[in-house]
Order: sequence, then C-alpha cells, then structure tokens
Amino acid sequence: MVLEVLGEALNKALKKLTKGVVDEKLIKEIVRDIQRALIAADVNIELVFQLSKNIEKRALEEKLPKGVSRKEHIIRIVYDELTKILGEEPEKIHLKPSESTIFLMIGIQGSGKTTTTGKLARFFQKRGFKVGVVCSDTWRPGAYQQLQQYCSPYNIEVFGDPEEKDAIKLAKNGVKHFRKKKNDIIIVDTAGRHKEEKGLIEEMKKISKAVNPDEIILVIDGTIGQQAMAQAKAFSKAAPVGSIIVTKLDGSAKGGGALSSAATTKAKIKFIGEGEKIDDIEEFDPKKFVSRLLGLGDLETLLKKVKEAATEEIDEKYAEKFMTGKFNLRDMYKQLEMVSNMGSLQKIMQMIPGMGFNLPKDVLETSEEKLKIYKIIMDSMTEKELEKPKIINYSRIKRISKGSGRNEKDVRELLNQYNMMKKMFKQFGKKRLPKMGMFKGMKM
Ligand SMILES: Nc1nc2c(ncn2[C@@H]2O[C@H](COP(=O)(O)OP(=O)(O)OP(=O)(O)O)[C@@H](O)[C@H]2O)c(=O)[nH]1
Ligand SMILES: [Mg+2]
Repeated sequence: MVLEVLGEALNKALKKLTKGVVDEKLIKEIVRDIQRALIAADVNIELVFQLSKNIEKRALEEKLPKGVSRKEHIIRIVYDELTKILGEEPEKIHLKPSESTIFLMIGIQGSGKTTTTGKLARFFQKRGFKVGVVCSDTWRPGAYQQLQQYCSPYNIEVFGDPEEKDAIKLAKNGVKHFRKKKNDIIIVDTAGRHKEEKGLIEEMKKISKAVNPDEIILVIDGTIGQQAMAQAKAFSKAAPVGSIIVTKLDGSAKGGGALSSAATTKAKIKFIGEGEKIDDIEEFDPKKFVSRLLGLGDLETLLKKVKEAATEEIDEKYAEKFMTGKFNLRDMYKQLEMVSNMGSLQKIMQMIPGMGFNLPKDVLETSEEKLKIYKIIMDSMTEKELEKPKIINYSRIKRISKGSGRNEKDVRELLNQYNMMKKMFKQFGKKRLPKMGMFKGMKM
C-alpha cells in the first residue's frame, strides 16, 4: 500500500473521533495530529497550515447534514480537504481515435522513465491497444535490453539499436516504424544520463521536435518530496509537459509531498508508480487515493450517506424528465449510480398508483464494475452525443470504442440500456403520469 506511514498517522488521528465526545478540544487535537502527519510526509508547510485551518473551521462551523453524525462529518471534511490539494478530479491521457498517439517520456536520471515506459505500454495493451515502444537512450548501457526485458514477455515490440549513437535518428525512425504498422500508441523512452544537464535538455528538445509528440510525460521520482514542483517547473520551461507520473510511491515516506507539490503545477499527475513490477502502475484518482490513504474501508458508505442526505428532496423537474422519457445519457448514468446505491427507481415505481409490478432487475441494477465501464465510455463521448444519444451511429460507436479503450459491444450495451429505459419510462409515463408532488421528500 502506498504511503503507509502517512496513511497510518492520518488514520490514527481520525480514530480519536470514535473515542469520547467530539468537542472543540478534540477537533483541535486531531487537526494538530493531521498537521504533523502531513509535515512528516514532506507536504509543503504553507499548504499544511491552509489545509488544517480549513478543516478546523469547517469542523467547528458547518451545520451537520441530516442523518450524519459529527464524527462522520469531520471524516468527510478531512477527506474533502485532502482531495482538494491533490487536484480532485482525475485527469486522463487523451488518445487520438484514428492515428497513432505519441508519448515522449522525459525526466532526470533514474526517475523511472524506462520502467514506466514498460508499465504504460502494458497498461494500454491490456486495454486493447496496439502499443510500440521506442528506445532512444544512447547513453545508458543496456537501455535497449532493459526495455526488452519489460516488454518482450508481453510481445510488446521495442524499436531500438544498441549500436546506433544518434538518439534523434532512433526516435524518428522508431516512430516512423510504428506509424507504418498503424500502432495505436507509440511510447518514446529517452535518456536521463548525459555528459551534462544542458546536453540532456538540448537532446530532449531535438527529439521532441523530431517526433512531435501528442503528450510529453514527465516522470518524477516520488522520493524527492516537495522538490517535485521545482523539477516539474524546470522541465516545463524546456518543453510543454502535458502530464506527470510520480514513481516509487511504494517505498517513500515523502510521497505525500511529491504528490501535493506536483499537483500544483500546470501539468497534471495522471499515473502513479508503486513498485518495480510492470503492473505496479495506476491511474491517479485523487478521491480514490485519499480514501485509501485514510484507510477508510467504509468511506464509501459514509459518502453515500452524506450524498443521500443531500439528495433527499428530489427535483420535480428531474422526476418529470424521467417519467416522460426525456432524459439523456448523463441523466441515466446519474440515476443508475443512485440506484446502485439504494434501489430508488424501484421505490418510485412502487409508489405510482396502479403500478404494482416490478421492473426487470437487469435494467435497474447495474454493478459498480459496469458503471465504471459506462463512465469510461461516456468520457469518450462528445457533449452532443451525451445530450442526444440518438445520433450515435456505427462510425461514432467505433470512435467511442477506440477512444475509451472498451470494445464496441460495451458501447452498444450502454446504448441498449439507455434505449430500454427510455422506452420503458415512456410507456409508464403515458399510462399514468403521477402527480409529481408525490416525489417530494423521497430518497432517490
Ligand atoms: N520501488 C520502485 N522502484 C521503481 C519504480 N519505478 C522505477 N523504479 C526503480 O528505479 C530504478 C530506476 O528506474 P529506471 O526506469 O531505469 O529509470 P530511468 O529514468 O529510465 O533511468 P535512466 O534511463 O538512467 O535515466 C530502477 O531500479 C527501477 O526498478 C517504482 O514505482 N517503485
Ligand atoms: Mg532509462
């Protein structure tokens, strides 16, 4: 598990909530514990103070949402504030739907570029993409073999030539080679060693010009703590860094510092590396990361509960939208998400007079796994498609499938579910449009 030390310390602080009365004294004590834990993880002092001030203020002043205890509320606040400093929403890497997407890996010596190149190649291969890897490192002895070692067990092709001394030529030829083969993704690994730093930056710029990457990925060693920001800024000056990958979070006590400081730069953290093995990489999702960090297995339940309290009163217009079949894909997703929490649609249906039958289970119940897949697919749709799913024809399905890395069957399944729900609701709506007032106060 990542950042164990920090996680344990935060967890211990929050555990105090379960003992004794939650009063101002205890809140202050917990905030102080959290401060200490974050500082120990090398999180920037100013950031720590801002964060603890926010937590304290909110914990003392905010009104408790209905049905939520003070303890739960404070955990929620800590979670919120920690998530905020890490960037809240996950940032995705964009892939070009119809031609090769080129990633250029850069970073200082030993930051983990080559390892991460292998990990990324495998990550995308697992999602159905054809990936090629280019070794343009002419400085590190055995650089090509190192890449081979990661890639060959998975039949990921590595382009390189240990005899060639011209890095720019290697990069260019490698990209050309994989373009010809119509690879979806081409990852170019570069050198971190060089005679001198200036030369390294120069070479990086030249390679970038030669291959014209879609995304420059900066690899940062997580053990450097809050210096990560300075490093990200220095590289961004030399090249338009599009995303950051922070590595070695498995063994570092300073990971919190590296993540929080890299999160303040323009380029966003999109992946994190948590080990030396090829599968030790994951997409960086601040919310998921924080809940894991806090070690709150039941955080999900808690968040649901808070959400439940907040959505207790459902919007009449929203209900009407459904009952008349005038909802779009986004509405459906929101609905499915809620339903998977508490079976609310069924409840609504049962409350409609004269509708004493049950809805087919598979239409209403969508597993969390499925929901995740739907979310990924919907992320690859345009605004127009989300609003008006009717326009999604075969070529759009193909594009969405490619962009999301899910197969066409999944895309079709999502659309089918939408159409089915729409049809069903339309029928019900026609039969008997309930007085919308009855939805008021109902949990959805
Ligand atoms: N524990 C751990 N080790 C890692 C991680 N990522 C990389 N490493 C190790 O860090 C060392 C350097 O990794 P490389 O991938 O060779 O780094 P590089 O940036 O390509 O290095 P140069 O090519 O010399 O610039 C290796 O021993 C890797 O096994 C990680 O996420 N966790
Ligand atoms: Mg390397």
